[in-house]
Amino acid sequence: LVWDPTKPATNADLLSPEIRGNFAALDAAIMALLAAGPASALVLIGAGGAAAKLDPGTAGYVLTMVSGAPAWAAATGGGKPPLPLPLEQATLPDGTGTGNNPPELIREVSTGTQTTNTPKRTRTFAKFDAATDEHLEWGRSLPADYVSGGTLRGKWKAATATTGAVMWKGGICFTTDGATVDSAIVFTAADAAAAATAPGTLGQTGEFTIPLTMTGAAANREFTVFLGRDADHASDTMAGDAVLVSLRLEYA
Ligand SMILES: [Ca+2]
Ligand SMILES: [Ca+2]
Repeated sequence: LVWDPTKPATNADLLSPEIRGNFAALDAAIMALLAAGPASALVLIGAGGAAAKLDPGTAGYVLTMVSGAPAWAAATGGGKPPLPLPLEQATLPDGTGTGNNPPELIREVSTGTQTTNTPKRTRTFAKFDAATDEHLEWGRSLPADYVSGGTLRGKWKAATATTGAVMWKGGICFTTDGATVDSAIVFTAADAAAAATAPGTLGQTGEFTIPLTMTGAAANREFTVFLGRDADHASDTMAGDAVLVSLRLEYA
C-alpha cells in the first residue's frame, strides 16, 4: 500500500488546501509508519495519540507490559506440571532373568522427637543396593498436552554413607495403539544420571536428573518408565543403600 497524496495530479483543483493538509498530516502519522515496516510489527497508540509501532520480538517471546508499555519478553512460569511417580504405586520387577531385581520398600519413621498432637513423620521409601542393580517401574499414559522432552527428577539420600557417589539410571518405552505388542515390549536402553554425590551429612537429601531418550513419545501414548541404581557401574562408589525419596517425570 503506497499512499501518494499528489495523486490525482489535479488534487489541487479537486480539494481545498485544508483538506489536502489533513491528508498530508494523516500520511505523516500513519502511512509513513506503515511504509517503514518491518513486516509483522504492531501499530500502537503512542504518547499524545500519535501512532507508534512495536517491532516483532524474538521467536517464542510473548507480549507483556513493561513500565506501562507493551513489550516482547521470554515467557516465564506457566510450565506443565510434572507427572508424579509415587513410590507406593511402583511395580516391582519379579526377579526373573538378569538384573531384574526390585529394591526393598521401607516405611521410614522419623527419629525426631514428636511434637504434641502430631504423628511421627512417616514415608514410604525404596532402598537400592550398593552391589546389585535394582529397579522400580511405573506404567502411565503421557498427558494430552505432551509436546516434547522427558526428564526424571528424583530426591534421594544415603542409608549409611556420607561419601562416594551413586549412579542412578532410567529408561522409558512406549506402546503405540495398533502397532506395539504390549506384552512383549522391552526397554531399549538405560539413560544415566551424572554421578550423584552422597550428601556429607547423613539423613540429608540430594537431587538427580536423568534426561530420557523419548523415542516414540506422543501425547496420550501409553508408557512404562523405570528407575534404577546402576550399582555395578564403575562410578557407583557409595557404600550401603541409596534411598529413593521421590520421583517425577518432567516434560514440555
Ligand atoms: Ca548395571
Ligand atoms: Ca556400587
